[in-house]
Amino acid sequence: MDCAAEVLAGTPRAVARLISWLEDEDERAHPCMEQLHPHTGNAYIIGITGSPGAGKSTLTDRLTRRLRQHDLTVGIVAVDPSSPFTGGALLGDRVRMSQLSTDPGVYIRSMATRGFLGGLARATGEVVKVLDASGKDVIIIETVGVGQDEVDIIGIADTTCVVLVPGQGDAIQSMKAGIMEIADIFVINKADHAGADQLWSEVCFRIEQDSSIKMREWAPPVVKTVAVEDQGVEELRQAVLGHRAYLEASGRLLENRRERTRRETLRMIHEELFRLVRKHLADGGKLDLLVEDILNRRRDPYSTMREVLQNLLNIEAPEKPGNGVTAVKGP
Ligand SMILES: Nc1nc2c(ncn2[C@@H]2O[C@H](COP(=O)(O)OP(=O)(O)OP(=O)(O)O)[C@@H](O)[C@H]2O)c(=O)[nH]1
Ligand SMILES: [Mg+2]
Repeated sequence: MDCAAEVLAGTPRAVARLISWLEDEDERAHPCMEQLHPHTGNAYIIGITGSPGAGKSTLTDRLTRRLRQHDLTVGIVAVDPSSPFTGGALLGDRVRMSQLSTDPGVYIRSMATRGFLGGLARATGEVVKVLDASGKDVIIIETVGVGQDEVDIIGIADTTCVVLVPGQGDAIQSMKAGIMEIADIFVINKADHAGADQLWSEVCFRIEQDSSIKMREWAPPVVKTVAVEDQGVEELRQAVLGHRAYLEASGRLLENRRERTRRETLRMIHEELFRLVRKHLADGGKLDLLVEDILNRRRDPYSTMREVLQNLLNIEAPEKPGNGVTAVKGP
Protein backbone atom coordinates (compact mmCIF):
# COMPACT_ATOMS: atom_id res chain seq x y z
CA MET A 1 0.00 0.00 0.00
CA ASP A 2 1.22 3.49 -0.68
CA CYS A 3 1.67 6.16 1.94
CA ALA A 4 -1.71 7.88 1.48
CA ALA A 5 -3.67 4.62 1.47
CA GLU A 6 -1.99 3.50 4.67
CA VAL A 7 -2.68 6.81 6.39
CA LEU A 8 -6.32 6.68 5.24
CA ALA A 9 -6.54 3.20 6.73
CA GLY A 10 -5.32 4.74 9.99
CA THR A 11 -2.14 2.66 10.26
CA PRO A 12 -0.23 4.28 13.15
CA ARG A 13 3.18 3.44 11.68
CA ALA A 14 2.31 5.17 8.39
CA VAL A 15 0.93 8.20 10.25
CA ALA A 16 4.12 8.44 12.33
CA ARG A 17 6.33 8.14 9.25
CA LEU A 18 4.47 10.84 7.34
CA ILE A 19 4.64 13.19 10.32
CA SER A 20 8.39 12.60 10.55
CA TRP A 21 8.73 13.44 6.86
CA LEU A 22 6.80 16.67 7.48
CA GLU A 23 9.02 17.52 10.44
CA ASP A 24 12.17 16.87 8.38
CA GLU A 25 10.72 18.75 5.40
CA ASP A 26 11.32 15.57 3.44
CA GLU A 27 9.90 15.91 -0.08
CA ARG A 28 8.37 12.45 0.06
CA ALA A 29 5.61 14.02 2.16
CA HIS A 30 4.29 16.16 -0.68
CA PRO A 31 2.65 13.60 -2.99
CA CYS A 32 1.15 11.92 0.05
CA MET A 33 -0.29 15.18 1.42
CA GLU A 34 -1.74 15.96 -2.00
CA GLN A 35 -3.58 12.66 -2.03
CA LEU A 36 -4.80 13.12 1.53
CA HIS A 37 -6.27 16.58 0.99
CA PRO A 38 -9.71 15.41 -0.29
CA HIS A 39 -10.02 13.31 2.88
CA THR A 40 -9.45 16.16 5.32
CA GLY A 41 -11.89 18.63 6.84
CA ASN A 42 -13.89 16.06 8.79
CA ALA A 43 -12.26 16.35 12.19
CA TYR A 44 -13.26 18.92 14.78
CA ILE A 45 -10.22 20.77 16.07
CA ILE A 46 -9.88 21.95 19.66
CA GLY A 47 -7.00 24.14 20.82
CA ILE A 48 -5.98 24.15 24.47
CA THR A 49 -3.59 26.92 25.42
CA GLY A 50 -2.31 28.42 28.65
CA SER A 51 0.83 29.13 30.61
CA PRO A 52 3.37 26.40 31.49
CA GLY A 53 2.05 23.99 34.09
CA ALA A 54 -1.54 25.28 33.94
CA GLY A 55 -2.79 21.71 33.55
CA LYS A 56 -3.25 21.58 29.78
CA SER A 57 -2.01 18.01 29.41
CA THR A 58 -4.09 16.78 32.33
CA LEU A 59 -7.17 18.50 30.90
CA THR A 60 -6.45 17.08 27.45
CA ASP A 61 -6.15 13.62 28.96
CA ARG A 62 -9.46 13.89 30.85
CA LEU A 63 -11.33 15.48 27.98
CA THR A 64 -10.05 12.75 25.66
CA ARG A 65 -11.34 10.05 27.99
CA ARG A 66 -14.79 11.70 27.92
CA LEU A 67 -14.74 11.89 24.14
CA ARG A 68 -13.75 8.21 23.98
CA GLN A 69 -16.78 7.37 26.15
CA HIS A 70 -18.86 8.97 23.40
CA ASP A 71 -17.14 6.73 20.84
CA LEU A 72 -15.13 9.52 19.28
CA THR A 73 -11.57 8.86 18.19
CA VAL A 74 -9.03 11.50 19.19
CA GLY A 75 -5.72 12.79 17.86
CA ILE A 76 -3.56 14.81 20.23
CA VAL A 77 -0.80 17.17 19.12
CA ALA A 78 1.26 18.54 21.98
CA VAL A 79 3.21 21.59 20.81
CA ASP A 80 5.90 23.06 22.99
CA PRO A 81 7.68 25.95 21.32
CA SER A 82 9.61 26.80 24.46
CA SER A 83 11.67 23.62 24.63
CA PRO A 84 12.33 22.33 21.13
CA PHE A 85 15.54 20.58 22.11
CA THR A 86 14.93 18.90 25.43
CA GLY A 87 12.04 16.67 24.53
CA GLY A 88 10.92 17.06 28.14
CA ALA A 89 7.33 17.71 27.19
CA LEU A 90 7.19 14.46 25.29
CA LEU A 91 8.25 12.46 28.29
CA GLY A 92 5.92 14.36 30.61
CA ASP A 93 2.95 14.00 28.32
CA ARG A 94 3.63 10.31 27.81
CA VAL A 95 3.58 9.77 31.55
CA ARG A 96 0.50 11.91 32.17
CA MET A 97 -1.36 10.38 29.27
CA SER A 98 -0.09 6.87 29.88
CA GLN A 99 -3.53 5.32 29.99
CA LEU A 100 -4.42 6.75 26.62
CA SER A 101 -1.30 5.58 24.87
CA THR A 102 -2.54 1.99 24.73
CA ASP A 103 -5.93 2.98 23.28
CA PRO A 104 -6.02 2.41 19.49
CA GLY A 105 -8.66 5.16 19.21
CA VAL A 106 -6.15 7.75 20.41
CA TYR A 107 -3.02 8.98 18.67
CA ILE A 108 -0.62 11.22 20.60
CA ARG A 109 2.16 13.18 18.97
CA SER A 110 4.47 15.64 20.64
CA MET A 111 6.12 18.34 18.55
CA ALA A 112 8.76 19.37 21.04
CA THR A 113 11.73 17.28 20.07
CA ARG A 114 12.81 18.89 16.82
CA GLY A 115 13.77 22.24 15.39
CA PHE A 116 11.56 24.29 13.14
CA LEU A 117 10.98 27.28 15.32
CA GLY A 118 8.98 29.70 13.25
CA GLY A 119 7.62 26.96 11.03
CA LEU A 120 5.99 25.37 14.04
CA ALA A 121 2.53 26.63 13.25
CA ARG A 122 2.76 25.38 9.69
CA ALA A 123 4.07 22.00 10.77
CA THR A 124 1.30 21.72 13.36
CA GLY A 125 -1.28 22.49 10.71
CA GLU A 126 0.10 19.72 8.52
CA VAL A 127 0.15 17.21 11.36
CA VAL A 128 -3.46 18.05 12.14
CA LYS A 129 -4.33 17.32 8.51
CA VAL A 130 -2.62 13.94 8.69
CA LEU A 131 -4.56 12.97 11.81
CA ASP A 132 -7.75 14.29 10.24
CA ALA A 133 -7.20 12.13 7.13
CA SER A 134 -6.34 9.13 9.31
CA GLY A 135 -9.94 9.29 10.55
CA LYS A 136 -9.68 10.92 13.96
CA ASP A 137 -13.01 12.56 14.87
CA VAL A 138 -11.55 15.16 17.19
CA ILE A 139 -8.07 16.63 17.26
CA ILE A 140 -6.77 18.43 20.34
CA ILE A 141 -3.79 20.76 20.01
CA GLU A 142 -2.07 21.52 23.30
CA THR A 143 0.17 24.55 23.20
CA VAL A 144 1.93 26.79 25.70
CA GLY A 145 0.42 30.24 25.39
CA VAL A 146 3.47 32.39 25.00
CA GLY A 147 4.66 34.63 22.22
CA GLN A 148 3.43 34.80 18.70
CA ASP A 149 3.39 31.11 17.85
CA GLU A 150 0.30 30.50 19.90
CA VAL A 151 -1.69 32.98 17.86
CA ASP A 152 -0.82 31.06 14.69
CA ILE A 153 -1.81 27.81 16.31
CA ILE A 154 -5.08 29.29 17.40
CA GLY A 155 -5.75 29.97 13.73
CA ILE A 156 -5.85 26.19 13.25
CA ALA A 157 -8.43 25.37 15.93
CA ASP A 158 -12.21 25.55 15.58
CA THR A 159 -12.62 26.04 19.33
CA THR A 160 -9.87 27.58 21.43
CA CYS A 161 -9.84 27.00 25.18
CA VAL A 162 -7.66 29.32 27.26
CA VAL A 163 -6.62 27.75 30.57
CA LEU A 164 -6.04 30.09 33.52
CA VAL A 165 -5.07 29.13 37.06
CA PRO A 166 -5.57 30.99 40.33
CA GLY A 167 -2.62 32.66 41.99
CA GLN A 168 -1.03 33.66 38.73
CA GLY A 169 -0.55 37.40 38.55
CA ASP A 170 -0.26 37.38 34.80
CA ALA A 171 -3.67 35.86 34.12
CA ILE A 172 -5.51 39.14 34.01
CA GLN A 173 -2.51 40.80 32.42
CA SER A 174 -2.54 38.37 29.54
CA MET A 175 -6.24 38.98 29.10
CA LYS A 176 -5.35 42.50 28.08
CA ALA A 177 -2.81 41.21 25.57
CA GLY A 178 -5.34 39.94 23.10
CA ILE A 179 -6.43 36.76 24.83
CA MET A 180 -10.01 38.03 24.86
CA GLU A 181 -10.06 37.86 21.08
CA ILE A 182 -8.76 34.31 20.87
CA ALA A 183 -10.63 32.58 23.71
CA ASP A 184 -13.84 30.79 22.76
CA ILE A 185 -13.94 29.19 26.19
CA PHE A 186 -12.14 30.12 29.41
CA VAL A 187 -11.11 27.32 31.75
CA ILE A 188 -10.22 28.09 35.35
CA ASN A 189 -8.21 24.99 36.18
CA LYS A 190 -6.82 24.07 39.61
CA ALA A 191 -10.10 25.30 41.04
CA ASP A 192 -9.08 23.42 44.20
CA HIS A 193 -6.49 26.16 44.78
CA ALA A 194 -7.20 29.33 46.75
CA GLY A 195 -8.39 32.27 44.68
CA ALA A 196 -10.29 30.24 42.10
CA ASP A 197 -13.64 31.91 42.80
CA GLN A 198 -12.06 35.34 42.68
CA LEU A 199 -10.39 34.60 39.36
CA TRP A 200 -13.68 33.24 38.04
CA SER A 201 -15.49 36.48 38.97
CA GLU A 202 -12.71 38.60 37.49
CA VAL A 203 -12.79 36.75 34.19
CA CYS A 204 -16.61 36.93 34.04
CA PHE A 205 -16.39 40.65 34.78
CA ARG A 206 -13.83 41.16 32.03
CA ILE A 207 -16.03 39.36 29.54
CA GLU A 208 -19.00 41.52 30.49
CA GLN A 209 -16.92 44.67 30.13
CA ASP A 210 -15.19 43.74 26.91
CA SER A 211 -16.57 45.80 24.08
CA SER A 212 -15.30 43.50 21.35
CA ILE A 213 -17.20 40.59 22.89
CA LYS A 214 -20.39 42.64 23.16
CA MET A 215 -20.24 43.06 19.40
CA ARG A 216 -19.99 39.33 18.83
CA GLU A 217 -22.75 36.77 19.13
CA TRP A 218 -20.61 34.42 21.22
CA ALA A 219 -19.63 35.30 24.78
CA PRO A 220 -17.03 32.81 26.03
CA PRO A 221 -18.29 30.66 28.90
CA VAL A 222 -16.03 30.34 31.94
CA VAL A 223 -15.68 26.76 33.18
CA LYS A 224 -14.12 25.80 36.50
CA THR A 225 -12.16 22.52 36.52
CA VAL A 226 -10.01 20.41 38.78
CA ALA A 227 -8.39 18.36 36.05
CA VAL A 228 -6.58 15.96 38.40
CA GLU A 229 -9.92 15.10 40.05
CA ASP A 230 -11.80 14.97 36.74
CA GLN A 231 -14.08 17.74 38.00
CA GLY A 232 -15.71 20.13 35.55
CA VAL A 233 -14.46 18.17 32.55
CA GLU A 234 -17.97 17.21 31.45
CA GLU A 235 -18.93 20.92 31.66
CA LEU A 236 -15.93 21.68 29.47
CA ARG A 237 -17.05 19.08 26.95
CA GLN A 238 -20.53 20.63 26.97
CA ALA A 239 -19.05 24.08 26.46
CA VAL A 240 -17.10 22.84 23.42
CA LEU A 241 -20.28 21.24 22.05
CA GLY A 242 -22.12 24.52 22.62
CA HIS A 243 -19.49 26.50 20.76
CA ARG A 244 -19.48 24.01 17.92
CA ALA A 245 -23.27 24.23 17.64
CA TYR A 246 -23.02 28.02 17.54
CA LEU A 247 -20.32 27.93 14.83
CA GLU A 248 -22.33 25.53 12.70
CA ALA A 249 -25.66 27.30 13.07
CA SER A 250 -24.21 30.74 12.34
CA GLY A 251 -22.09 29.65 9.39
CA ARG A 252 -18.97 30.78 11.27
CA LEU A 253 -17.38 27.34 11.11
CA LEU A 254 -17.21 27.46 7.34
CA GLU A 255 -16.23 31.14 7.37
CA ASN A 256 -13.36 30.52 9.82
CA ARG A 257 -12.16 27.54 7.82
CA ARG A 258 -12.33 29.59 4.62
CA GLU A 259 -10.16 32.25 6.25
CA ARG A 260 -7.72 29.56 7.43
CA THR A 261 -7.52 28.05 3.94
CA ARG A 262 -6.88 31.49 2.46
CA ARG A 263 -4.01 32.12 4.90
CA GLU A 264 -2.52 28.67 4.34
CA THR A 265 -2.70 28.91 0.57
CA LEU A 266 -1.11 32.35 0.52
CA ARG A 267 1.59 31.26 2.94
CA MET A 268 2.39 28.18 0.90
CA ILE A 269 2.70 30.18 -2.34
CA HIS A 270 4.72 32.83 -0.53
CA GLU A 271 7.15 30.30 0.96
CA GLU A 272 7.66 28.47 -2.32
CA LEU A 273 8.22 31.70 -4.20
CA PHE A 274 10.74 32.79 -1.59
CA ARG A 275 12.55 29.45 -1.85
CA LEU A 276 12.70 29.71 -5.65
CA VAL A 277 14.07 33.25 -5.51
CA ARG A 278 16.78 32.22 -3.06
CA LYS A 279 17.71 29.21 -5.14
CA HIS A 280 17.75 31.20 -8.36
CA LEU A 281 19.98 33.90 -6.86
CA ALA A 282 22.37 31.41 -5.26
CA ASP A 283 22.98 29.65 -8.60
CA GLY A 284 26.45 30.58 -9.84
CA GLY A 285 26.80 33.28 -7.20
CA LYS A 286 24.28 35.52 -9.01
CA LEU A 287 23.41 37.45 -5.88
CA ASP A 288 27.04 38.29 -5.10
CA LEU A 289 27.57 39.63 -8.61
CA LEU A 290 24.41 41.71 -8.42
CA VAL A 291 25.39 43.10 -5.05
CA GLU A 292 28.81 44.17 -6.38
CA ASP A 293 27.20 45.86 -9.35
CA ILE A 294 24.69 47.70 -7.19
CA LEU A 295 27.37 48.68 -4.69
CA ASN A 296 29.57 50.10 -7.45
CA ARG A 297 26.69 51.94 -9.07
CA ARG A 298 26.81 49.88 -12.25
CA ARG A 299 23.20 48.93 -11.54
CA ASP A 300 20.33 50.10 -9.39
CA PRO A 301 18.40 47.79 -7.03
CA TYR A 302 15.00 48.71 -8.47
CA SER A 303 15.51 47.57 -12.03
CA THR A 304 17.54 44.64 -10.69
CA MET A 305 14.57 43.49 -8.66
CA ARG A 306 12.31 43.67 -11.72
CA GLU A 307 14.85 41.87 -13.88
CA VAL A 308 15.35 39.06 -11.35
CA LEU A 309 11.62 38.50 -11.02
CA GLN A 310 11.16 38.54 -14.76
CA ASN A 311 13.93 35.95 -15.23
CA LEU A 312 12.60 33.81 -12.47
CA LEU A 313 9.02 33.84 -13.71
CA ASN A 314 10.17 33.01 -17.23
CA ILE A 315 12.15 30.07 -15.94
CA GLU A 316 9.44 28.76 -13.64
CA ALA A 317 6.35 29.50 -15.73
CA PRO A 318 4.73 26.23 -16.78
CA GLU A 319 4.17 27.41 -20.36
CA LYS A 320 7.39 28.94 -21.62
CA PRO A 321 7.38 30.50 -25.06
CA GLY A 322 9.38 28.22 -27.36
CA ASN A 323 8.18 25.02 -25.68
CA GLY A 324 5.61 24.35 -28.34
CA VAL A 325 3.69 27.40 -27.19
CA THR A 326 3.84 30.28 -29.62
CA ALA A 327 4.81 33.52 -27.99
CA VAL A 328 2.33 36.26 -28.71
CA LYS A 329 4.02 39.32 -30.12
CA GLY A 330 3.02 42.67 -28.76
CA PRO A 331 1.39 45.25 -30.99
N1 LIG B 1 -4.05 20.79 42.36
C1 LIG B 1 -4.21 20.62 41.04
N2 LIG B 1 -3.16 20.24 40.31
C2 LIG B 1 -3.33 20.09 38.99
C3 LIG B 1 -4.59 20.29 38.36
N3 LIG B 1 -4.46 20.07 37.04
C4 LIG B 1 -3.16 19.72 36.85
N4 LIG B 1 -2.48 19.73 38.01
C5 LIG B 1 -1.07 19.43 38.22
O1 LIG B 1 -0.30 20.48 37.66
C6 LIG B 1 0.91 19.98 37.12
C7 LIG B 1 1.04 20.42 35.69
O2 LIG B 1 0.01 19.78 34.92
P1 LIG B 1 0.12 19.55 33.36
O3 LIG B 1 -1.13 18.93 32.92
O4 LIG B 1 1.39 18.88 33.02
O5 LIG B 1 0.22 21.06 32.88
P2 LIG B 1 0.60 21.59 31.41
O6 LIG B 1 -0.10 22.88 31.28
O7 LIG B 1 0.35 20.54 30.41
O8 LIG B 1 2.17 21.82 31.56
P3 LIG B 1 3.21 22.10 30.39
O9 LIG B 1 2.83 21.25 29.20
O10 LIG B 1 4.52 21.72 30.97
O11 LIG B 1 3.11 23.56 30.10
C8 LIG B 1 0.87 18.47 37.28
O12 LIG B 1 1.61 18.11 38.43
C9 LIG B 1 -0.61 18.18 37.48
O13 LIG B 1 -0.83 17.02 38.25
C10 LIG B 1 -5.70 20.69 39.18
O14 LIG B 1 -6.82 20.90 38.73
N5 LIG B 1 -5.45 20.84 40.51
MG1 LIG C 1 1.64 19.76 28.89
